Amino acid sequence: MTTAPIEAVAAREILDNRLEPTLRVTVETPAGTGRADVPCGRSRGAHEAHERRDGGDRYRGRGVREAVAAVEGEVAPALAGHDATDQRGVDAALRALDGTRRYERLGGNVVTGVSLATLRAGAAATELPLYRYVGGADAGVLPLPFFDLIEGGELAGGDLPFQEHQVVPVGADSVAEAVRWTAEVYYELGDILRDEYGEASCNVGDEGGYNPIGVDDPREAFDLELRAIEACGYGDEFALAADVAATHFYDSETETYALLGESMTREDLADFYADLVDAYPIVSLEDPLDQDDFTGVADLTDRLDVQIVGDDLFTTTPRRLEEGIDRGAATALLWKVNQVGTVTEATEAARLATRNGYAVQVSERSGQTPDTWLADLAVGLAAGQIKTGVTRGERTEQYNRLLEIEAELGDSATFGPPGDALR
Ligand code: 2PG
Ligand code: MG
Repeated sequence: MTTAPIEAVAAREILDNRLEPTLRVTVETPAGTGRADVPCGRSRGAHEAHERRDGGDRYRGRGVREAVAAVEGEVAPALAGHDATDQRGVDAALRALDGTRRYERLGGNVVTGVSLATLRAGAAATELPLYRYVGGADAGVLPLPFFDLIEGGELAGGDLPFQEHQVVPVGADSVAEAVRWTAEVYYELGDILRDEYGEASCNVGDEGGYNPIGVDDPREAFDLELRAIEACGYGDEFALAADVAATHFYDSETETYALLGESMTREDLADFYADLVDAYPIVSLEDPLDQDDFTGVADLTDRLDVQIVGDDLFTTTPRRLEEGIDRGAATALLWKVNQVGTVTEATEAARLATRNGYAVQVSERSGQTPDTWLADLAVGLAAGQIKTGVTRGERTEQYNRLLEIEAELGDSATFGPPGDALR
């Protein structure tokens, strides 16, 4: 029985946190309407779904008017009458309509927007909050946040090679506690930076983390974070983590990594990580090597006793995750819907991860809006981990939504990844 037949699909060109155009898609059914904004990565993996942009002068080529036209001219008639609560059916129709592997024809941004708006329409039609619509009757795991307090790489203007130096409040019992502790550490770190590195060091990058002037060694960034944690009296309640995004300082010609003024081989870099993990309370490293180096990541996974997260490595794509599983590369999947296209494909990747003992970390993109489907999906998937930046409205809204869900679930909610993983 079709309970929520799609009557209309519309799109608008809106702006994300970088003042760049993106899509806002609306799916209408007689039983309820869904709306979703499409995020956009800057430090994108080579294997992500194709992002459709207009080119030309307008918005320096970043416009999405053609994508809007594709939603309304092509997708809307193709989906008319489909049941919005049949997510798999809608997503399969999108895949069939596109006909290419990485949505080169319609555009991955078109597909992600329609897929997410359909999910929201399904939730509206069934009168369920999004997290419960996705997670079912027992949805109740709030994610442990990884806070990117100091930014580098492609997402900030400074000299730090690693993209994100995260603090992880592993000792917290709830989102509320995790957010409060981290906010206090964030203020403290701001004081330290202002006093010792100058006011400009408190400027923030794309995800709201500090951008300290003159700091070019990840170890100095971690030292600063540890000092702020200690000064707040939290000590062991926090661990550290990083998104290295190593592809961005890898040279495929020479097969070396440009780090700390040196040209490092994969083996040199692995030794660097081994020392880092010995010296610091690090629990998780994301993309420690080039995005296609499954062998190197597998060796590192064997060698280091920390969570190894695949972002550019897997691009939330079941086929690439399968290869990782076969080869023992990484222990966690970074989960971003728009890397792969549809909600169904992304959910399939999450299931594949869980079935094979991989953790799932739901992730922001560096370009996004205050739309909070991300927070709901983190709970719906029972992922147990989320990274969604630090400050800036489009990041803090995710925390605000998680706090709201936590309050709604009350005592029945649990917090963080299962068992003592990461603790
Ligand atoms: C990453 C992300 C998000 P982007 O590399 O993990 O934090 O960056 O969205 O630019 O790909
Ligand atoms: Mg990453």
